[in-house]
Amino acid sequence: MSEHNFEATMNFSIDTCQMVELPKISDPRGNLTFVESQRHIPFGIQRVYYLYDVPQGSERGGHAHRALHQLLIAVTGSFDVHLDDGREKKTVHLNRSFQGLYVCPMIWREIDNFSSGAVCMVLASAYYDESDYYRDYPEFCKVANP
Ligand code: T46
Repeated sequence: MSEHNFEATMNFSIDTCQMVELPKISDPRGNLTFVESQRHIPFGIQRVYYLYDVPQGSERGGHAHRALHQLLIAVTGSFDVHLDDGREKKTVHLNRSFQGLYVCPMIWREIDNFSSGAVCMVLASAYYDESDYYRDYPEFCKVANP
């Protein structure tokens, strides 16, 4: 796990999930955006993965993480992220390469409405660990909203 060994019982909510405006360096050759651990996002990056070639109508996610922090970026195209902390829900539309959505632990997320050619890049605070997932919604709600 990452150096941020947050307990699943900490009070993370969808209000903790924020849009992050990233630096955008523009010049005649095009734009450049970068992300720095602990500066633009409140965690160290241990893993990067990306979703791409998502067929129209597909849904990804449908789970929550016990301790993982993530930043989701629509590097290309757009998609919707539905966030749920067991009490409240909100939907965020991502469509800018210089913005990211910070998703804290203990948030159920579903991602859909992918545009053609969309790429969802995710910066994550820890290596892949299946035991960090809640993949059962009622079980998640029992812990998130006891
Ligand atoms: C999330 C959303 C946005 C790995 O082996 N390593 C990895 O780093 C990841 C992320 C997945 N996998 C394996 C586990 C499954 O056998 O890839 C397969 C598909 O994973 P999953 O069904 O979890 O994929 P998504 O798109 O539903 O969810 C993923 C992330 O798991 C999740 O953390 O927030 O993208």
